[in-house]
Amino acid sequence: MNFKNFRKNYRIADYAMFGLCTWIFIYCMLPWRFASHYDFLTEEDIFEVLVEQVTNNISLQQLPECDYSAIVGENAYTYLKHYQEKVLRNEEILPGGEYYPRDCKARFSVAIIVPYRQREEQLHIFLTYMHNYLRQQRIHYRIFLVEQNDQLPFNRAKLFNIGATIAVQNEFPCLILHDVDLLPLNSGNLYACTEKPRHMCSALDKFRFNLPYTSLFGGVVAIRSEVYNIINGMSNLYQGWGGEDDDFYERILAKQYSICRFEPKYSGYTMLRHKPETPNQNRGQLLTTSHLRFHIDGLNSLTFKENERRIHSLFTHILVEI
Ligand code: BGN
Repeated sequence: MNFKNFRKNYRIADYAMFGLCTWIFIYCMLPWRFASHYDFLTEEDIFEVLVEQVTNNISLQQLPECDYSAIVGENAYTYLKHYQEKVLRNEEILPGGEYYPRDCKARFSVAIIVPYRQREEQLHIFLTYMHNYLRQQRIHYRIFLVEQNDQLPFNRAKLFNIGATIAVQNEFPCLILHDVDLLPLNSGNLYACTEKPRHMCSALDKFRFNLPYTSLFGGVVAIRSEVYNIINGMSNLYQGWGGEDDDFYERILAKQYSICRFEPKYSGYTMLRHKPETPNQNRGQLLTTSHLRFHIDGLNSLTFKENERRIHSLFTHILVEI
């Protein structure tokens, strides 16, 4: 090879490398690599799949039923300053973080269950925003914060089982399993249960408003209490970050249910920033054998010690050792 040829080849290699890097860059930056084409329910489908169910005291109210068509139809962007700054009209909220509209009869009673430990700043942001957000939906809700009050690794799924047990004792027919660091962005993502368990946060900013994989079932989920019971809740065995939501998804499939999602314009969420949790090194192994334990590990094997239950003005605080 003479010098001229060498120069030429070198330039070709350069171009090839440049092209390759450009493609890698585009691949990483654009969301095509995500599972963008998940199945979702469109606006017209939403009212057909919602399950109207309320607690006894609400059902006894002598009021016209609330209408939800405007909230879902408008689907306004709600992540605004005045919703984030302070709890508006806080006199409307009952002790324990409960609310129901006074001028119409709510059609949905939901328990919002939030597993928690040492995230005070986020909790403040969550409670302020969520009480403003949820009341505009005119549903009946109560926020249950389940705090892991021990030094063991964080067990998100077990805290959900505990919260679900207490919510069911309080007669709630619908459970919303909610991470404290996630906030919904649009008014129409109705905090209510659908026939099928629903993944509510399929358009999360952290994942560039898309799903990293189609079976993702973490973050915020709405599930009827009855279904949660049928699938034996979540596993109690996942200590530390990751895998418990995948296990939950498998439990749902194992009982012949499938999940649903609303279209992305309803399912937008923002994630509050925080340091990453310690991953559970054992999660892969637990997941591969999880199906063998669905019927023996869950609500029916749940043990815990409730240290205290505090009725705060914005939430019901359940402190547990697990
Ligand atoms: C997945 C995690 C989920 C988590 C999502 C989104 C696992 C299991 C690996 C065998 N699953 O990777 O728990 O919700 O990422 O962050 O780690």
